[in-house]
Amino acid sequence: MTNWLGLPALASAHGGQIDNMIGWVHVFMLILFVGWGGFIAYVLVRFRRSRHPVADYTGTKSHTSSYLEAGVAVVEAILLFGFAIPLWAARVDKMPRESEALVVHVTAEQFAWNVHYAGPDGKFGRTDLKLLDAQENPLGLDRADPAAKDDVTTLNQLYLPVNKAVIIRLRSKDMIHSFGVPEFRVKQDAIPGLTIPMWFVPTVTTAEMRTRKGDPEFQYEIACAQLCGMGHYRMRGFVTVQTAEEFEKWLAEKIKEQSAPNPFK
Ligand SMILES: [Cu+2]
Repeated sequence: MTNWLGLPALASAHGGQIDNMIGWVHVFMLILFVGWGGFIAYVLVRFRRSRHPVADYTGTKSHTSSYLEAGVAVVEAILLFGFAIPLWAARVDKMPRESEALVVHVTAEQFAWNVHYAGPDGKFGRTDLKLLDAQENPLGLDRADPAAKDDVTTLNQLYLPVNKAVIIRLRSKDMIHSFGVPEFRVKQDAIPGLTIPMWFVPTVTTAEMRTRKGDPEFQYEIACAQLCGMGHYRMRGFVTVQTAEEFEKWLAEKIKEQSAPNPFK
């Protein structure tokens, strides 16, 4: 469906399905609005006081409104069973295999997004509350753990390769936040005490989107979609979608940078 609703540019594989459903819901609601609006205008005129000075206790004998109600229920059932449930099944039940996806841990906190990559070994290093340091080590990552040697952490910067499924394991350190990127048509609450998986396939690199929009400054933005405190407005993260080669290069550079011993310690 064309973008007649003015939705944000689309940049994920499943997003078309979401837009399709949003479109149909709008069409249906428009029909309902015009239909019920017309109906109330009709009864106002049809049962005006000058024609019916006394109320009729029997009322209307026509079944038209019952048929209309049934019709509305049928359309709603089609929306639910034809669109919403299949989409839910595809989006939530059918997670891609981890071996075929990039797995990233994203931990929300007031007011930032902590991103954690496992690195080439595919193993996330141990994290420990005792190592937690708001400035130096916001995830409490234990660099002494062999699995952590090639781990990469970033603040508010999520780098992703294009056309590859990404599984985000979403967590929160303090309260409810929500990970939302409009262009990917994803939004998921982060709840303290839970690790919630979500996934999508980004299909448009940041560079390509900049060309399409004619805006060299364009950035995919992670907006916190739950009011989470005084600093909620500045809880912004950025997603950079790159080609697979660019992403590998970025990751390798970060590994080199972060696995080197800190000269200031
Ligand atoms: Cu937040």
